[in-house]
Amino acid sequence: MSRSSRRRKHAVSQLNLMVVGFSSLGKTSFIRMLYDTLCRLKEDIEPPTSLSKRAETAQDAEATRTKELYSFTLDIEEEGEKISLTLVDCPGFVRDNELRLDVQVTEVLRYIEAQFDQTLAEETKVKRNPKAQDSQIHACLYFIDNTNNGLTDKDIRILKRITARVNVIPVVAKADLLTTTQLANLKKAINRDIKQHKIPVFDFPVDEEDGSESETAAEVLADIQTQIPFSIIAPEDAELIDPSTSEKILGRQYSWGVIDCLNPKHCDFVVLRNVLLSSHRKLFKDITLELYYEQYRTERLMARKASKMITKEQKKKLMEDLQEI
Ligand SMILES: Nc1nc2c(ncn2[C@@H]2O[C@H](COP(=O)(O)OP(=O)(O)OP(=O)(O)O)[C@@H](O)[C@H]2O)c(=O)[nH]1
Ligand SMILES: [Mg+2]
Repeated sequence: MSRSSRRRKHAVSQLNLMVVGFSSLGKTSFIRMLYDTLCRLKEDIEPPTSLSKRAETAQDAEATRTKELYSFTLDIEEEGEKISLTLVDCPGFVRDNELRLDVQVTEVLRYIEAQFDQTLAEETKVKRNPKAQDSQIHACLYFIDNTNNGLTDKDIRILKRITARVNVIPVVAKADLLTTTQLANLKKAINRDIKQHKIPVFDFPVDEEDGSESETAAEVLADIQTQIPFSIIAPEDAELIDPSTSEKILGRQYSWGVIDCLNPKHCDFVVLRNVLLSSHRKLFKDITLELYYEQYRTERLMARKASKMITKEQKKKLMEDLQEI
């Protein structure tokens, strides 16, 4: 094995994911499910305390609400590659206070930009740290309320702001509350609104190269495109047994049957997990660095340049005006 391939084998790739959306849509439950499917079997990993607070009843809902942004990191392995996965959970957006909502979105953007600032600071150092952490947010899941018929004006406003800084993947949570037709109609309506309002959510590229191998890959990608927004169903707290296989599952039990959250026929969680951790991971990272970070960096440098161009007199007047406030 060559030295470079040995280095690659041991290299740890960083991936940072964020969840945002209005409150109570199932963001923390999704993070918990991702954590459970990745680490449940590893006894040495303690779940973050925020994930152990579960809402069994309506009275608990307030206690389990995410009150401030938090993150935690897991060391996982996907297809033989080591990944340091950081998950960032945000407080849900408020529905009834426009001003507060704008502040909340600004807070999310500030967090994303603060990660870009870290890269910028590292880049401008004379002696750079080759082991510097990549804390940039590579993808952000935007949770859409499935009780609306598509995107609301608020969704559109929020999406327009966050898609300027990060790869955004729209998702519909609590898909168990919809019938197959309702879910298909909702997905159609959301895609229509995204197109109509020209919201640049992450666009899954379709490989158009010839050749049988790439045709299959293109088919898979075309299939992914039709699944957007991905539907998610988070499991109940209790361990469930699938009556047909007698095996333990992550699911939800109803009087009419059991949902297996990892069954692709029931929801898109497994496809989404694969897209995030495996098939599109590198693309998310490349786009973050080459598009979103570059854009931010250019804006910052231009702003710095503009502030340097202010004359001494202008600066003095500005300081005097500020003192008067
Ligand atoms: N039916 C159903 N309920 C769900 C699902 N996912 C989460 N829930 C329930 O929805 C409620 C809110 O879930 P959370 O995961 O705390 O939602 P959140 O978006 O993190 O909420 P905030 O932190 O307040 O923004 C809880 O009672 C969950 O049990 C789902 O897939 N289906
Ligand atoms: Mg939460």
